[in-house]
Amino acid sequence: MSGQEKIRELEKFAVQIRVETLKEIGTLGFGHLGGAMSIVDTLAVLYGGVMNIDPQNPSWEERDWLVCSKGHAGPAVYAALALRKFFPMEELETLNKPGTRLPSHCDRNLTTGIDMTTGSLGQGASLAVGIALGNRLDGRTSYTYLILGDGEIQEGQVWEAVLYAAHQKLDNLIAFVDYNKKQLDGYTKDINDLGDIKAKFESFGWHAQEVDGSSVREIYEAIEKAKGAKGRPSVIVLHTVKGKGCRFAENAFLNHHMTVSKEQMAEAIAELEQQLQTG
Ligand SMILES: Cc1ncc(C[n+]2csc(CCOP(=O)(O)OP(=O)(O)O)c2C)c(N)n1
Repeated sequence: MSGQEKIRELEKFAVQIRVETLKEIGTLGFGHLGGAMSIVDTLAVLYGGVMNIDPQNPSWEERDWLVCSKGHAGPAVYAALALRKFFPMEELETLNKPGTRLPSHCDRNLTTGIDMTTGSLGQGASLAVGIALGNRLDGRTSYTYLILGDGEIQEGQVWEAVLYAAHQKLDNLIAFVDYNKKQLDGYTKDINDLGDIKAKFESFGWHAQEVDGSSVREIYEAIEKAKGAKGRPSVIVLHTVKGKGCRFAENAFLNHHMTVSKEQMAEAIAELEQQLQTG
């Protein structure tokens, strides 16, 4: 397969993840649509080719790990996992309903393919550092991927983990910051300005890049570069749009947690499916 074909395939996978995420949240009627949609392109790259995983053997010891520290984006991760056949697609309809194995936030004890329980913001960074360090101590060559929210990195615990990862020279750790410029109740610049995120990570000793987080090509190439940076952990700051690919969510100022009507769901899915046909 040529590089161009691979990129096209990842773009299609991203659209499929968006459609399934919308169906999950739209069927329930509410959910964390904004922050789920903004990381879809990264999930498509990770689950569509980069991560060394085996859906038949989800706990395979040599696998790459993903810690989605912004655990409220669980529905997007579940969509990627189901599309990769970690569990049946029908299970997506059970999102956040009584007895489900798909809670609103990621839970490693409930969901096949979820590597770490998250939801309490900031903690995933420390967990990912522990996983990466443990895998290295055990002589494994696997990578640990970590997805952080931009509002989330206001948590002090993140920077403790970032400092220690650099001290341990964890070049098997690749973090992403979903820089969609919004947190729960407004813009990060108005609530607690993050300044230059890339420069901050660099000052802690990390290899750092900044890319268009809606471009699977840029994300894919940045991961390749990150793997080439030896002796230090890597961060990829993703310039994203909260609600990306779902017009009513993109247009809403408060799009962190939203109600979704059946009409909104149908219209947004139709637009996405159009992209699948024309692309
Ligand atoms: C320690 C902690 N404090 C508060 C919350 C409640 N909370 C959930 S998501 C969220 C906003 C996160 O913003 P951001 O990291 O930018 O993620 P995005 O909404 O862009 O996905 C908050 C405050 C939480 N889950 N954990």
